[in-house]
Amino acid sequence: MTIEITGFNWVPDFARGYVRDLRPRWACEEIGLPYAMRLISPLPPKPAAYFGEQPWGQVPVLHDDGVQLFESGAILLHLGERDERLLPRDPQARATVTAWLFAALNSVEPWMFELANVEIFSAKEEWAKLRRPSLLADTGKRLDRLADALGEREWLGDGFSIADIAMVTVLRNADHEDLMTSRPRLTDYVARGTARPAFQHAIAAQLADFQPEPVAA
Ligand SMILES: N[C@@H](CCC(=O)N[C@@H](CS)C(=O)NCC(=O)O)C(=O)O
Repeated sequence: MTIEITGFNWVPDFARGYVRDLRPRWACEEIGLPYAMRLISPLPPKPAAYFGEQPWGQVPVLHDDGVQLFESGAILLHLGERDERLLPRDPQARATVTAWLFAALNSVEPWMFELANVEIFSAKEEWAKLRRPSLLADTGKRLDRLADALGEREWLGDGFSIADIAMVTVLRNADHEDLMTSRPRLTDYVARGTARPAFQHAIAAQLADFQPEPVAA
């Protein structure tokens, strides 16, 4: 049975190529696992039944041979179980990848949420203008430690893994000010990830799935 991933049939231009169904799409492309998309509308009201699949009505949700789950990190772990090219089987290597997967989503991505809030969604608010300088400085410190931890390695684990799918897709959201350009180690890391044919196929497929105008569910 083919894997099914939910995605959106339309998003505003700034979000195109960044919607989180990109993560499972990328993972499937890495291991040549066929998948089908179920495209839903991001516009309210979302079908009530969808909240049974994803409590906040978000994407992605994955269905795989009777198994259903939400949260892109959990979905990456699930796909990792299917192929050691995504999640190594050696206990230490696997633990390292798992730790970095959580780090991407729990220790780095929250900074990206706050940046998006201050730079886009609440940009006109006075509090956002006041918070912006310290947020950029604090996010920079977090990225510095990440760059140190990555060191001269190509990937976060011994080889490419789901941890890199998570971290690269998180860091792609950090193109604010000179947060990335001033950190060439991270810029190179993201460039390595996004140059992979599997990423290129995944993002092309996501972009091709968007309608030009909002479409109701
Ligand atoms: N922690 C969730 C976040 C999912 C998420 O934020 N999805 C966004 C698209 S990237 C979404 O569905 N937004 C629409 C909404 O919140 O209504 C995950 O990683 O799967």
